[in-house]
Amino acid sequence: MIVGAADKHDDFKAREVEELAKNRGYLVVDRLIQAREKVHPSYLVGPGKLQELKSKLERYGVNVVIFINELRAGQYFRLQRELGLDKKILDRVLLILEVFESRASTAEAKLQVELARLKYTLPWARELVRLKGFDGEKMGFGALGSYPYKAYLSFARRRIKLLEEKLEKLKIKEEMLMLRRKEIDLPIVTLTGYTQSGKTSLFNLLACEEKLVGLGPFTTLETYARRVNAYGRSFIVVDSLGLVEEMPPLILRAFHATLVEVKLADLLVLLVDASDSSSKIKRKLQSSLSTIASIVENEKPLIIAVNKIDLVGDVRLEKALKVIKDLAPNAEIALISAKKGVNIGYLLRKIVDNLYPSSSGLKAFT
Ligand SMILES: Nc1nc2c(ncn2[C@@H]2O[C@H](COP(=O)(O)OP(=O)(O)O)[C@@H](O)[C@H]2O)c(=O)[nH]1
Ligand SMILES: [Mg+2]
Repeated sequence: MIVGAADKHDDFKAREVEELAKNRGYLVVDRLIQAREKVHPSYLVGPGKLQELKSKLERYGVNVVIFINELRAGQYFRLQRELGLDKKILDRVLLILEVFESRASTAEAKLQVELARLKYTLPWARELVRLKGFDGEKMGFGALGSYPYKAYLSFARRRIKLLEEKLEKLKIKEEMLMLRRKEIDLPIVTLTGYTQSGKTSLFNLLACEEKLVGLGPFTTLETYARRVNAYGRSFIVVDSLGLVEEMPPLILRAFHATLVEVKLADLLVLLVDASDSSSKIKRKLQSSLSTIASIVENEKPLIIAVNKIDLVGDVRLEKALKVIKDLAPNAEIALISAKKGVNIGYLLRKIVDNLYPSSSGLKAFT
């Protein structure tokens, strides 16, 4: 169940949270979005909506409630009390952290996610003791919920310190990332883009069935990496974590750490959903490009794959292309449909030409 308060004219946040929830494996049964200027201080949504939410939860038998907004500590616990302890309540940030956790492929990413969650939920600890019969495990605090507040707080502080120390040590290792990257003998092409843009569809289409061995230090990435042979050349294609807009500063480092696939790439293929409105394409592309720019040290070659062209007509496609060319004048563009398998050969050609510039003239290989 997706719940929240949002601007009447802007359903972007609700859609994004819904996509993230689906991506995480939740089945979205219904949504209840209240159009209001200011959020309600007690429950985020107004009392009327809260009653509606309660009755819907009962009717559907749903036990997970995801808020599209960020919840303040007081709101979180008042909601938990009102909706019942058997309900799992997540806000946007906790949902994002769940998604990150499921995809954290390095030790650093795992530690960063844990650190972000601890820091984010620390101010909530005070409220925690107010709730009798509180079950911490259900509420994302691990098995610590029954601890008295002070014990929890000192545990959390110690844990944060420990995690920060561990991360400090890892930083030195992180500098060796690029060196170790060379242990992998094939170039890496990382598919990136928003959730639902079609990364996994394209990945499945490109990936030969053979599993990849030899990712060396990045073995946890292997589930999402496959070898591709095209035009007489080979490369590794990696399906990466979806990009998210407006990351709260507290979880920014965890976000970046989970995007190691982008850091490792020799070439990025950024997927754009052509079926989005052009204003949404603009917004998502801007945020994607700035995220990429903030995590890669040197600019990487970029191909923008405009996906789902089977869903749009020429006029809309033209409009989308104009937006894309304005924002990324240097990127190569390929119009594709991952679902229908349209123009995949063209995309592969572009990838190979980019990775192996000298081979572009060798028609004998094609
Ligand atoms: N019509 C159409 N749908 C697509 C295309 N590519 C992906 N989809 C659909 O878009 C949704 C999200 O795709 P997915 O590959 O899971 O996106 P991801 O979140 O980026 O990995 C799925 O329902 C796909 O079937 C396409 O080229 N055309
Ligand atoms: Mg996917």
